Amino acid sequence: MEKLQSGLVIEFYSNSCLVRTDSEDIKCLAIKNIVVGDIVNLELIQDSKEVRGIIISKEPRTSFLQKREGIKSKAVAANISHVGILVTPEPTTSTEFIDKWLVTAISSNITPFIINNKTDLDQSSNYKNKLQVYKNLGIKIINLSAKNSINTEELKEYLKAKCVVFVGNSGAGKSTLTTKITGKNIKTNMLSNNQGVHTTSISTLYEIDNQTKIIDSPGVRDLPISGLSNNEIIEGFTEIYLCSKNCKFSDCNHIANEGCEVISKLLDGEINENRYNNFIKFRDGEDNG
Ligand SMILES: Nc1nc2c(ncn2[C@@H]2O[C@H](COP(=O)(O)OP(=O)(O)O)[C@@H](O)[C@H]2O)c(=O)[nH]1
Ligand SMILES: [Mg+2]
Ligand SMILES: [Zn+2]
Repeated sequence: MEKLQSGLVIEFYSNSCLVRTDSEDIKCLAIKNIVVGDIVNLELIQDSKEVRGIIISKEPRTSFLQKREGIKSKAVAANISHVGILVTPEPTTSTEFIDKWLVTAISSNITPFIINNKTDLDQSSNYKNKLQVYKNLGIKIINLSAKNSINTEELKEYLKAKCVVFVGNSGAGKSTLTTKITGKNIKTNMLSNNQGVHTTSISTLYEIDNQTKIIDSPGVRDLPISGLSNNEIIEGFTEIYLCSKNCKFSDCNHIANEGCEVISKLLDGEINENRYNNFIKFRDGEDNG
């Protein structure tokens, strides 16, 4: 048996994790600063019952989603290449939710795309217009119905060789979609004990065909944007960012300054009003310290 091995962290518990190596899945201890999606190097130890691993190092991450609050930050998943934002007519997905994830993905070096789920339901013109705004920004949109397996093949094809996390409001269809794509029945991450219900944040990475990876982690789904800097926020609104370079003053607040190109493009209708409002809200909102 090789004493040193490398592998992928596929499951995460409160004080241990499971690492997939070429030959087997190994339960590991010493998981400080390790998250699901990390590539780690292990030292193997054989105790009386089983082989276990001790994580001795991790490989550099291509990306990581992190929870940032004030000056504190904590990674929640590593090496994600794409965020699939589920948008649905019911429950209604707010543009704020979509924009929050676009900003989060862009600031984390992750490619965002939209999954327009529940295409079997009626879509109002309002809803269609909302999606059109993102399409105009050049964001990939895949229309499907997870429940009825309509067009899920297009998504599977798109996800080849990618590592994705699905985000969406409760009820948007994340579990249904993950089940359809992985062929596994995804249960909610709840553990109950006899004192009542207990929740644990167990993250899992599903591998399909050795190519596609799907990370399912409750911690990833509710990342706050409060830790992002003003620069990260404007860069997440790509069209606003590009305009802002032509504002007369380099410290333009894009609200009331003379020669503001952002305001000018907003009045022209070239910048969407909802996008602009969300940008100001994220940047100046009271929860944005
Ligand atoms: N009509 C319709 N309902 C769907 C679709 N996908 C999921 N649902 C339903 O939406 C509800 C919430 O789905 P679920 O996967 O639990 O959402 P989650 O909270 O994001 O994990 C369930 O009742 C699903 O059956 C769809 O494509 N069309
Ligand atoms: Mg669910
Ligand atoms: Zn400006």
